[in-house]
Amino acid sequence: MNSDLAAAIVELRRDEVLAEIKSRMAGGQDPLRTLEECRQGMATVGERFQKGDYFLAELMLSAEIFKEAMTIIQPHLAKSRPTKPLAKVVLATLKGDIHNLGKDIMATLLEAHGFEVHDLGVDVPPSLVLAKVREIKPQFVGFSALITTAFPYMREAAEMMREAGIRQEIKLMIGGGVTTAMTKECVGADFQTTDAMEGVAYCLNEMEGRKR
Ligand code: B12
Repeated sequence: MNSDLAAAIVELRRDEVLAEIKSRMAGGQDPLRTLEECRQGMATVGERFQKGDYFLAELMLSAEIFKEAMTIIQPHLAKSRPTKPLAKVVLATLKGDIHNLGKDIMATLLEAHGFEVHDLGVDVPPSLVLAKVREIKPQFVGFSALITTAFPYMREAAEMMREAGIRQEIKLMIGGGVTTAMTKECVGADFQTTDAMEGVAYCLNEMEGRKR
């Protein structure tokens, strides 16, 4: 069931959304829970767009509200973060895809759970992924995809890492509304989800497994 905050995002009541979040953060409420309510609101906006009830203008506006909300929530997430990072994660949305909301949520949740995130942004060429992975040496790489035309580039990036002999050193995750178990097979990834919290749980489990 969506909360009042999620409903305010869906109905594009910007001032109300930001005032509510500021008041919650000042009152010491759980930033992760507030972030989850915002995510639910964005999911509903997506559904309305798909049904044709919302148009691009509403989408853009909701995305702007969501971004502003994140800037208020983020410093409060940072406070509960452990000082030594659990592991490094490189995140990217690949070539031709400019959707960033889901990736940004994933990045924020990973940071909130103690991971060091290197977000390469959107419309990223596979060669840049390879260069950054070589430089940063992360334990995890995550690709976010919202349009299917980005799938071949995710596969290309995975291939490039394999050819460079570094693919086995990382766990490759893919996520985003259009990804499926089939996409995971095509790309040759280790994990796929359409839920950022599942992605965080995967990383935490993997790190737990390495300690044993
Ligand atoms: C918002 C939106 C936009 C916004 C993007 C704003 C922004 N700054 O990101 C705008 C308006 C710019 C946009 C533009 C376009 N869009 Co658009 N857009 C959407 C919409 C409605 C919602 C996407 C979204 O943000 N969802 C909310 C987020 C929070 O969900 P999410 O991304 O799935 O992320 C969650 C999980 O998947 C997970 N996750 C995400 N990434 C990752 C990564 C990892 C590693 C992990 C573990 C987890 C994880 O965490 C998140 C939280 O749980 C979808 C429809 C839909 N229902 O998905 C269409 C949609 C994605 N868009 C689509 C299209 C076609 C376009 C355009 C080409 C439209 C056009 N004709 O111009 C353009 C340009 C696209 C381009 N070149 O990239 C299509 C794609 C179709 C396809 N099958 O390829 C969709 C599916 C709509 C449709 N049904 O036609 N869009």
